[in-house]
Amino acid sequence: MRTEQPPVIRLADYKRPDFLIPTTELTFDLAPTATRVKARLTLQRQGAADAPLVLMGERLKLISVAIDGQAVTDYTVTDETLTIAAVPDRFVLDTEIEINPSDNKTLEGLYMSSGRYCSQCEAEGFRKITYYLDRPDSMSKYRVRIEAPKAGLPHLLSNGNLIETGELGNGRHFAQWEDPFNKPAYLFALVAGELDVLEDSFTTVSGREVALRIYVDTGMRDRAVYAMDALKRSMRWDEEAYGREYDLDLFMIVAVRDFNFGAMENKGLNIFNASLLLADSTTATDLDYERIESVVAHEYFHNWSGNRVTCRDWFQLCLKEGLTVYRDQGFSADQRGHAVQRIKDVRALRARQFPEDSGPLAHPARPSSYAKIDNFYTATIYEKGAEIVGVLRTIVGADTYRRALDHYFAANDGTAATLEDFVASFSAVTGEDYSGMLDWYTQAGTPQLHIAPSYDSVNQSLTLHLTQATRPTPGQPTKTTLPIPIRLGLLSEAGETLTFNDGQTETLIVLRDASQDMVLNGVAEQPVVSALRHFSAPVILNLDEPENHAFARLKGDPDPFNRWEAAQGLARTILLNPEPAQAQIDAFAAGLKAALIDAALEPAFKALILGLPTESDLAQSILPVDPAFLHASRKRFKAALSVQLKDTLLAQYKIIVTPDTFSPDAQAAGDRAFRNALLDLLLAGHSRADLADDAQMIALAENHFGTATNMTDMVGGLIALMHVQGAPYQAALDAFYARFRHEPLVMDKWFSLQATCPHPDTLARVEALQNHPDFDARTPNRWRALVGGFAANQSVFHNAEGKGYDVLVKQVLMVDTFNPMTAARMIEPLSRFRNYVSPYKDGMQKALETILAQPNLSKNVAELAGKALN
Ligand code: 0A1
Ligand code: ZN
Repeated sequence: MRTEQPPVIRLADYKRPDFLIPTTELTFDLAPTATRVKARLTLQRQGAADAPLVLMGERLKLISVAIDGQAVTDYTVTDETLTIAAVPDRFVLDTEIEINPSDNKTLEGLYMSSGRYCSQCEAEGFRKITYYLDRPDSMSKYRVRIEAPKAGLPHLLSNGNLIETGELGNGRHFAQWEDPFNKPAYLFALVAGELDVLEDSFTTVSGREVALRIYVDTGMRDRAVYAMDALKRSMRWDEEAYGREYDLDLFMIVAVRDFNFGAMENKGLNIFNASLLLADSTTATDLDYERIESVVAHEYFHNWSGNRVTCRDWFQLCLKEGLTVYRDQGFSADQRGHAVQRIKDVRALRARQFPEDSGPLAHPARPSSYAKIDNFYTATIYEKGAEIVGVLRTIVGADTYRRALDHYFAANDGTAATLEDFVASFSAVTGEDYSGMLDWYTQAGTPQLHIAPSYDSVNQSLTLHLTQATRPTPGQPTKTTLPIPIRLGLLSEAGETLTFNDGQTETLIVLRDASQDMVLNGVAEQPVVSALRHFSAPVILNLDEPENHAFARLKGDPDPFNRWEAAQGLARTILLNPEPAQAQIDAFAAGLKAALIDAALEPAFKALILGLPTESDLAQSILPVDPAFLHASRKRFKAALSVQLKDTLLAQYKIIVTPDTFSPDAQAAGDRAFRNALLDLLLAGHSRADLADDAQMIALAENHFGTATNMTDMVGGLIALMHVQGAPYQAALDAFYARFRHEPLVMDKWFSLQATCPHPDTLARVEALQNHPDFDARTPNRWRALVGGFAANQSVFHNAEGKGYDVLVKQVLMVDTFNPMTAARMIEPLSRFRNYVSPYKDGMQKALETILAQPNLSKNVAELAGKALN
């Protein structure tokens, strides 16, 4: 097995580039297997007088090099660089290269997808297009000319404004683009092809008219209507919430089917994975609509947080990503409700970031080294990065936050900034020192917050003993303390709000030290503590309290997040107990029932409260992890609840009427979410022992599926039928396939639904689906649907004979030969092998070793598999 790891790049070695590139002119002559790219760069030395010019370039066939019009032959080319030893202080460099987009399956650089040319340059894809200083602190003004045959390529798109178009003869044409803003190469984009376009316009706050265009596959224009609406709402929101106005006359989005990630914020020309752009009621679920809304907003918001102010180096990735996620979460909360949005965001954080932060791949939001930056587009950079911004905002308050952000954008506009610059903006507007916040960025691991309350009934005072600690993570054996904002209120044991300190109902405590005592006075009776309201910091809370206190919060906490959290905690205690007391289950069922019939609660919230902790949630709260136990325990508990609450569930199910016309709005989606969650729990009680009852429930699910008028309900019906398996499940799957087999995005769902089905038959199904004619590992969406879905399916993936790991190893090694970035993202499910009981533990370790032993492994996979085993 290989032991050496790929070479690493370190933040400590950062040095600004030796040359500036004030202007970049590119000419593309597009041809599928032999695209020519001419680059004319103006260069100015800013480093040492004898520094050579070293440009990055990969997989480029170099045709020519010239300096100030004179051909150069004295240069060195390696697999990764073009070096010219002696160059003047100011000069014009001309290069010409050739690339083969049709052969590019890495989906990085310039590639072809469904007959179209498409680029992806973040993080280091531009060097696959031309020789360049491909680093974010190298900013330049771009002019781009695209020449191509007219046939099949009517649209020739790039960043900025369209300056000129024209004929070239021989059935060819050209387009000339100019981007007036300085930008780093990772924001460059080019798209050429046959596309339908949906057009609209937006008038900015200062009265400028911006043309909006969304380009999609032919025939799909109607499916872009929702994304267009989301775009206009995002543009308005960013003006109102952050004072950010759009800065070009044109904003374009293109949807492509083959894309490694979700979407990309190229200046003025966002490129989207079609799955995050196209929607109509028959093909997209409410979750798809929700994600489209948030990703459209995310990419648009990058125009300021990322493009106008970019990152100095890739270690600062979280500067643009954490802040932009925080901004898109704020937008979604305003569109869809703050409590529900917060619960969903925290659920995602716990599902993806907490496990990462406690395993061998743990890294700070600002890592100090990496081998492949593509591996660092992680939940920690994105989601923890967003939480850190939230921590700052909670500490300084909304008004100061807004002033600090205004300062940040003004002071750093047009530059490549650092996290220090971001934090400094808070000091600039308050005069206070926030350097402690940088520790949140540089320290890995999820802090553990412990709260020990003690009530003094004589003095009517409550003392909260607060402590924090963070466990060691790889490379960081000792940890510092962090500023942790704790939003806190009190309830009576009956679940009523309890005041303290002369009528206060909520307070904010910022714990900065390892431990601190906090005293609240005027507390009239034994209080129930409601801490970390709205999840005010990304920590793991351990609160010393009797169990009835969680029931009090479930009943009456005015903070909906903590109400949901109380249900999660109570369910977790039951689920992790091999022999939970019946009284405990009954009490939980009663609490749940009260919430379900509470007319004051929104259906979307009720749907969330019905969502018990998942098997992977549970896997984080117990050591060692036995996936078979967790699965059985959850199944048993759901069945018990289903039986006990059947009448309530059925009554609630029947109250919700599906309206005649479909609306994707939050309220209608909330009703659907609740109705589908009720159906799922109803079917979870399915048992062959009671045949009559069973038939009634199966008919309910079949009818739900069969009469569904939208994709959300179809999927809800299918998920419910998973409890039934056998003919009813298969019939629904077949009907789904027959109806949607020509809809690639829906077929992704068909693969993913089967792969995520928590039934032992799923392993054989997945093995067979790998050979299905519609399975295509070269399309990341399809691959992730099957392989990603399967690897997340705890009880099936963790097969005692290791058959689940075999599937994953085979798939990862196959995809690694042409798309390392996508392959590497599938290492994570194996990484926490040390937490599992045997034989899973040994099987996962062996799988990682098999991967690492593969000759010619990519740097991407080698880095992650190596770290996982270390
Ligand atoms: N900046 C994008 C994410 C992204 C990153 C890398 C990509 O290709 C390697 C593509 C997209 C975002 O945050 O949306
Ligand atoms: Zn982003």
